[in-house]
Amino acid sequence: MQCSGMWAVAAALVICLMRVHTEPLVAENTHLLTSEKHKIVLNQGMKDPPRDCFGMLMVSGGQARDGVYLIQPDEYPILAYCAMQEGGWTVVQHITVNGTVDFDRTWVEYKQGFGTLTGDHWLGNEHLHHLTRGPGRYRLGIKLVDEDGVTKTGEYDPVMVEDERSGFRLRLGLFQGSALDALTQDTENYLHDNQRFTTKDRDNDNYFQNCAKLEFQGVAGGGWWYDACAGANLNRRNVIYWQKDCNKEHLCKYAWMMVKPSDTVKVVHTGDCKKDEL
Ligand SMILES: [Ca+2]
Repeated sequence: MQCSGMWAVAAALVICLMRVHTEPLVAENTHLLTSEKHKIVLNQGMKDPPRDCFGMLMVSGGQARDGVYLIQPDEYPILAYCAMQEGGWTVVQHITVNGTVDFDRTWVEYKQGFGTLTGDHWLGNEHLHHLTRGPGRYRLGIKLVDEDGVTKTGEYDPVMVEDERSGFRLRLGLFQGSALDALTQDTENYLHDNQRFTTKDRDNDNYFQNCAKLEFQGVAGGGWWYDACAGANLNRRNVIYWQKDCNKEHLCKYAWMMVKPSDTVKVVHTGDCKKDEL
């Protein structure tokens, strides 16, 4: 070979990079990313990815940046958007009011996820179940941004989404935040905590009709943990609804739902405990 050593190294590097980029992406939910965007997955090719974004942030020594990562909350890896700068949250929902992603979807679509991870999406109830069932407690983060750019946040600790057999029932703990609690308080006589999920093709709500089919200005409510029907619904495309924080009069532009391990995991001692000590 006549070419210099430096060029040979450069050529080998290019070939190597091309190989990395042409390797097929192995994840259960690649439909949430167009094939051109597979190369944006920041930990592509990582063996045994962490179970969530917080784990990925820890593995990176706190250096990981915001973006799409492979995580593995269950048997197979999935892709998820990680809000690393905010502390390693796994984003499970993002909506832009009047965005292009349709949230009026079927049970199977809500189960498997839809939209685009880099934009508006629903990660999928099955993945939400796998993430929040632990091990360890998880908390749910809500982030709302109104038309003036004012951000309100809230957290439920713990959160658990039950399995499909239980209708992906939502279980929430205590709330704190700058937003109002719109899921476990009944100021509007609707409770979302402990409700099963409802979609336009599966009515698990407490209303005589299907809440997911009720329209406002021609747009259906989308899938949600409806009561009869809602004091909050982040899946209606034309009105992000969160009681007094986001509604028809006070418009919000963006919403996010995210999960993260709880900081306050209680250590359970599994050692023998004599009955007379109880
Ligand atoms: Ca009903």
